[in-house]
Amino acid sequence: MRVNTLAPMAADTPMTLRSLDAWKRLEAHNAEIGSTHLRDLFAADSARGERLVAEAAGLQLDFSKNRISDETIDLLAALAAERGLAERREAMFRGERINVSEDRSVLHVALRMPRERSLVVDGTDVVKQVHAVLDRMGAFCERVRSGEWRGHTGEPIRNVINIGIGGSDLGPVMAYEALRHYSNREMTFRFVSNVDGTDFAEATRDLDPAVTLFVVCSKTFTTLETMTNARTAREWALAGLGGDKAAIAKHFVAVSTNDAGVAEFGIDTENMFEFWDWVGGRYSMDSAIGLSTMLAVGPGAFAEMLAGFHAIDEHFREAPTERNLPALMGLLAVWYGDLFGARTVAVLPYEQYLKRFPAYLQQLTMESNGKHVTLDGTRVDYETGAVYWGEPGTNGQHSFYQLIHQGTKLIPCDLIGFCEPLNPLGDDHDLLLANVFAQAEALAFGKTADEVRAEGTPEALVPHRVFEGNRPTNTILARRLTPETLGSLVALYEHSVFTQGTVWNINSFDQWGVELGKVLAKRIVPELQSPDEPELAHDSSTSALIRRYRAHRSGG
Ligand code: G6Q
Repeated sequence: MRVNTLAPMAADTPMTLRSLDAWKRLEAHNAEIGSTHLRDLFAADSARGERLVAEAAGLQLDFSKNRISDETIDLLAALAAERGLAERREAMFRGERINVSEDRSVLHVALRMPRERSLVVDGTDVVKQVHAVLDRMGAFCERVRSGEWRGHTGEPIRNVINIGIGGSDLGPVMAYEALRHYSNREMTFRFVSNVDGTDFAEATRDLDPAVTLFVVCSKTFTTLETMTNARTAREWALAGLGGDKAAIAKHFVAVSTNDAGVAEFGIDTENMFEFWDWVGGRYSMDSAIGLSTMLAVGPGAFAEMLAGFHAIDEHFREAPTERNLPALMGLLAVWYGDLFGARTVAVLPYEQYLKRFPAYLQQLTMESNGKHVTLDGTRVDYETGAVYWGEPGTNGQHSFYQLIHQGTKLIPCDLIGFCEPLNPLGDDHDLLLANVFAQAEALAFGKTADEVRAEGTPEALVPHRVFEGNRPTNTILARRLTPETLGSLVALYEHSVFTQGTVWNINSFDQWGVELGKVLAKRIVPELQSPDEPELAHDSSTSALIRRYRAHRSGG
């Protein structure tokens, strides 16, 4: 029997966020502590920096440089409890249909459960299904990586191109970049997502179709961009391989939930790796959507990455809120977003391999929590998801950090660092980590006018050189960037998103805004392509833009 605990739960939660007891206490507390400077909080408690630290799965979260006291954590934990975090978390882990607007389970946590576990949902053991696909992926990857899998002309595969967009691209490209150190350097990996032909053209211009494998990733196998790029890829491959359609089977594999769509496209379902509707696109990097990652790093490292995810899943499920890394990060995001009016969060990895991590997180966080109605469809009267953004350090320091240090906006930052470098060169790594610690220190403590004067600064310049400080940061420190650490880091943010969504009582697992984008352009395409002047019934701006484009386009 299908259980949907959330509809009754929503009905049982007549209290809006603002009317909750825990919320009112938090607001009153914020009025007291909100303006207290981090300088004073640290001065009053010499053990703060050792106490306000939590650790799990090799990740250490130093949250001491937040504008909080121990009482704040207690009150945030009480809010989470009153909002039913534990119950909703269990509902997710049990496979209940917590994605109410799409009537789906939310089971990315099952994608990384160990083989010996079992999770029966609607009569099916999903862990068994997951491992059956992982085994097929593993066997396929071994064949490609060893050179046993041959292309149409008998040559082994040297290049892999992932075609997908959104959740079928951002995870794979982020993971490939993050784990490049562990990847097979004999092979080239590229990612095509945009329907802008430039993306495909640049990705393939120097490649030989005879040694190129396309992984077409699409949950629905209907997405305009992916289908367009997949068709272009098929033409490109056939043109380079003598036009023999039999070549497709050697150079195309698909990852999808839609086997009919895959077959219709012309990819043999023998070459399809499946996943399920209970895996959201932005939560799919450890499903078969991770095939390109597995091709790059091998099944062993992929399994290590899944173990890293799972370790945080277990931690999130079991640890008390005040020691629970994802819960703490999620609750702190609520604290700043709703009680300090912070609109954005900066994620600043001090690790070049994580250069695509902020872009990945943008989808995870903003597509999940960019919602304005609660689970029961009522408009919220509080702020929900923040804008997430970021760039690797130290590059960002020479650019936008100025605004974080001395601007008028409060921007909580997550600084991410690793103790051991993957490419040790001289004392680079010490310099890198010195910057992590220095930035967090400067953001928290700033520099007073007296300190600036004491440096001999002329009086007229003093105000310009004052740093108010009191800018909050989390510092996440791990030993080394490994497949396992990467998994833990991603799961940390996934469950932080879940925690935020639970407090806000919104559905973090649908994406109607994306669905809109999937239909909007379809109406305009024929108007752009019509040989006769089309009758346009848009607003005057849209119609004028269409006419201008028709008048000026080159026609290719
Ligand atoms: C993710 C979103 C969205 C989706 C893409 C691609 O959560 O739903 O980013 O992943 O639109 O969709 P397909 O995988 O179906 O092509």
